[in-house]
Amino acid sequence: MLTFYCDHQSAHAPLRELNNGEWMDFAESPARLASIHASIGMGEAPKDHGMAPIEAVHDSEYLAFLKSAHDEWLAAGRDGDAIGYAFPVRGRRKLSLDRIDAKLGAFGFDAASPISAGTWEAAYWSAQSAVSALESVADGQARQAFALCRPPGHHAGRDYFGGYCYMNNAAIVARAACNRGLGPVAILDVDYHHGNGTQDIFYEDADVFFASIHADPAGDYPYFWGHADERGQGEGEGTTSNQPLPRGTTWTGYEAALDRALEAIGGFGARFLVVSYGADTFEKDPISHFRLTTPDMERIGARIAQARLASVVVMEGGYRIDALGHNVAAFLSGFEL
Ligand code: SP5
Ligand code: ZN
Repeated sequence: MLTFYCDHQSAHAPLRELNNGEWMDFAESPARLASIHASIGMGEAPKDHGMAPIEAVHDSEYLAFLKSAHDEWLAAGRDGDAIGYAFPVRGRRKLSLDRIDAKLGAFGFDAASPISAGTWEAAYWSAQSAVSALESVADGQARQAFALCRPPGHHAGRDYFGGYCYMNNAAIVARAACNRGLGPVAILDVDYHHGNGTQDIFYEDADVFFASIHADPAGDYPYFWGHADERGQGEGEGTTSNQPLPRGTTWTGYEAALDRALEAIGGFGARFLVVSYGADTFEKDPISHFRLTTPDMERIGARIAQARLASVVVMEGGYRIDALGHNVAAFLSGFEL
């Protein structure tokens, strides 16, 4: 499948994250890329589409913060990765504070998404890979394309980062597809974790349907989003669909949820599909708890392909590095029309 990627995307390389009260090696490491390349090749270098498609989704103050955050961290006398530790409780008034620690809290929602020296460069080019994948489909070069996005994107909102995500690649593709007249657009998120950032971005938007299948947030990250009663709001009422599934879910339960999500997407009348693909539903993923196998990844791809929609797949999570390339290749081979 036509794939987009460039080496700038490996510049984001935080050392560690806070997990269960302890420091652990950063799970979303550049080593993930080597595993994927070994299975599907390097892909084509994206074109530089500039800031416009990113600014169509993200808040300008947030982007300014993200761009300068690591420099401000160094200027504050620190070394290593920038990590927030104090977060404003909801309902606090908005303050314009300059201190890097205040900004890390105000623009981030977890302490597990460090900003390293290369984070801006990698997130920028990850988004460019996503936009280039869209352009290839919009220009008729392909019916489907794969953006090997890293860092991933679906936890990042209009003005916040978190969950290893800094720019929301799926949302950037969906917004650009709408702007190119390819809509109605649907996003199907099959990462293990709920795509809270994507949901937030389109929550009141009737132009983009968001369907997510994920671990029940009652027990899994990101906890505060992804519950079954979240269905969109205002003009977007009914254009968000959440299917939380229990830990231990196997193909039987997963397939039923996939059928329901695709039925909802069909009912919306989607003409263009963005897939947020995470391989962290894999049975041996180190931070997740579903029980899907590598052959199941191919089944997910094949089932989604039955919708026969022009599509862009963006890479999200997947942390079992020795199996990651095989899982991505299996998904893409099932998905390819
Ligand atoms: C893109 C993506 O998949 N982001 C996931 C971010 C999850 N970050 C925190 C997960 C905490 C999981 N703790 C489980 C410990 C198991 N030993
Ligand atoms: Zn995930």
